[in-house]
Amino acid sequence: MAKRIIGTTPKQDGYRMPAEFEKQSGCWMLWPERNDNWRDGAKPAQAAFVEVAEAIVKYEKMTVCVSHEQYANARARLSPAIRVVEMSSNDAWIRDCGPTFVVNDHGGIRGVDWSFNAWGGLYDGLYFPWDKDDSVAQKVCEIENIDSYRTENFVLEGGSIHVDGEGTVLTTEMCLLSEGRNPNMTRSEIETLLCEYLGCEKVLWLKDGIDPDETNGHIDDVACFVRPGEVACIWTDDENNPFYEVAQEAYRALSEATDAKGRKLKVHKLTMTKKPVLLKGAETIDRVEGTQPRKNGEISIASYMNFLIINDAVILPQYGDENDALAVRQVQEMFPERDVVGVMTTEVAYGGGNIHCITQQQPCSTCVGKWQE
Ligand code: KQY
Repeated sequence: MAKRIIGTTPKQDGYRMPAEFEKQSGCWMLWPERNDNWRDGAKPAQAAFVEVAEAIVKYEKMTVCVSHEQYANARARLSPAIRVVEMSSNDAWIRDCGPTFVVNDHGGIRGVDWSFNAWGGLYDGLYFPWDKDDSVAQKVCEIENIDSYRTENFVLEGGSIHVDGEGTVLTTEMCLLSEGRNPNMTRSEIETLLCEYLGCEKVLWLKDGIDPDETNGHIDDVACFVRPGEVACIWTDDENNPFYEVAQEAYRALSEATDAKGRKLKVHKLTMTKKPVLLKGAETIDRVEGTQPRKNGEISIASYMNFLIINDAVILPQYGDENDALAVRQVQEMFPERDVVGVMTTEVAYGGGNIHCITQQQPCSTCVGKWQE
């Protein structure tokens, strides 16, 4: 039976979060359907989610969790290789409400079930209620028969952290020190909890993210580890780009940083879109009190950085932008040993995130350290 672990932390028990580039046993997604977030009854978003899931299942096991109401539709649209299981959720951002998996050196795997409050709770969260999302991590762990740590008094989303699997965690001040998450905790208390629950020794803080109104600046739109000692960082030298300053500052900070092992980081530049991606079709999104209204012409957060690393491949967002091909080339240079698979995901960007935000990789606990093969 899957247990809830209380009183110890992954670090105390010898567990750590592996890097995304380590071997995986599979990947999880949720099915989008809420009409007050996704345009056109979520049908275009569902088509984009299908494309992402089908790209992943060519390389590793894929599970899509879906409500009872949408089960038959999802089952019919997804190929038989994809496992489809019924699960309630408030929306479809499993990076943020799903478990963060941690492993030990003896083939053990557990989940971290962070408290989830829809990116800021009643302070500046994106919807209410969020109770179904908050149960997703436990349910995934139950399905996999994995014990889980619940951080009852610590709010965090998976999209706000990246790790190198060797002791370093990367995050942003804008998100982790935001008023809507853990307002009574000091920066040093937050660092301690991050290190305890991710099995890390050092926290690298970037200042800002690029989506203050959405997730309060998740790191997964700005930078990530590509291998130990190497990171990718968004880059533009176009001063008119709305994210110019954030990108320049993130690149500068990472270029000066050292990781938990004392290595100076090598920083790879990843382009941003040439033109901002602007929301269309907002009139087909339901207006519901308590949910952020969306307007035509507002900037959708469309970062190539929101890619997912899986076994033998990287699944990369594409937006129909002039810089799509450049992004593919740059990511291929970072990952010469993997396929780079572009998937058109403008529709996911319209909903507020991208491929990394809608997926959650499950590490292969018995192949720890085998990422280089
Ligand atoms: O991780 C994310 N980017 C989630 C964004 C949620 C957006 C809800 N409209």
